[in-house]
Amino acid sequence: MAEVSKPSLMARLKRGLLMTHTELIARVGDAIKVRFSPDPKALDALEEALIAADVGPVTAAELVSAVRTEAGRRDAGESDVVRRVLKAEIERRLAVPGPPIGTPAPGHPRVILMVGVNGTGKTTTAAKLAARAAAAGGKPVLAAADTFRAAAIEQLEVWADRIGIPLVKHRAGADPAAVVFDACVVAKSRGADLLLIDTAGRLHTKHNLMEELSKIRRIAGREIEGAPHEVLLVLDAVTGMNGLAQVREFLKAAGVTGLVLTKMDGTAKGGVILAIVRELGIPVRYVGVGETVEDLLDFDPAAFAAALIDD
Ligand SMILES: Nc1nc2c(ncn2[C@@H]2O[C@H](COP(=O)(O)OP(=O)(O)OP(=O)(O)O)[C@@H](O)[C@H]2O)c(=O)[nH]1
Ligand SMILES: [Mg+2]
Repeated sequence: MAEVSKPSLMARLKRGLLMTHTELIARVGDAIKVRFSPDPKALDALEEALIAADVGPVTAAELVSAVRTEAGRRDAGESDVVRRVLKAEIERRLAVPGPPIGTPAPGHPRVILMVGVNGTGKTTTAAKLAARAAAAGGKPVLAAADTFRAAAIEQLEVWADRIGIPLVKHRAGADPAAVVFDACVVAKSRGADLLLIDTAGRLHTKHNLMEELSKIRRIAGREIEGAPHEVLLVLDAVTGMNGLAQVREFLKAAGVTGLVLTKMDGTAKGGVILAIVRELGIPVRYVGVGETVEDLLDFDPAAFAAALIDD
């Protein structure tokens, strides 16, 4: 792996979350910065700040209640208590176990399927994961199973060329499952250790498109044992909770194992990650914090909580 040192990872996470962090800290203000006394006014300010960060009203109330309980145990409240309690509570809420992730058979590639609605960052994230795997000395292959538009295939091709890895593609309009079949064959014959399948953005209401995902899964599973080993549902943090109902169908039809939350660098409402994990009960695996291939971070609940709360 291209060794990313801890401080630089943390620095990138903080940069990505800067808008949310600044907004949260600015709003909580004295409640968190100076000596904290758990009076109703300070607690209200805290709750408002958390709601403004989009953690959701229920989570906001629960976090405030945890702070109240803990601060009440102290003689004199300290800002440190607030930070510590918030961090611990946020971390705990984000650390959901989620569905099991498959293990590839020895010598077989791990197959990861990217799914989601339009424009969330599926293609970019597939490229980021491929670049990361290649930098770590792995042998990734990309599959352009978004055959909906020629531009979608070209977009992935540009990334594959830039990273210097193989791309399996058909012409626009081709059957995505046929692309996946070929990609499985290519990945096996080349001894690849990772196959990343990009798919077209789709709405859950399009029954045939959801069927298409099922077919992709079936073909992959027939060609490579246990595939897809992971199904990543890519969500856009800027959209937040809007349209989350839409993605529920994906959990059923696509067998989602993890979430990717993109565009965390472009929102002051990064707290939405808490609301989303609470709502879907699926763990976040990666966070996108920009448009270049380096702008993808492994999601770590503790690091995330620290980036949100710590100065
Ligand atoms: N700032 C920022 N932009 C991102 C991030 N991830 C993706 N983008 C941008 O979001 C836009 C859409 O990204 P795509 O990867 O094309 O999204 P997609 O889900 O493949 O889109 P469709 O295939 O059309 O459904 C592009 O302009 C990306 O550069 C991120 O983490 N941060
Ligand atoms: Mg795409």
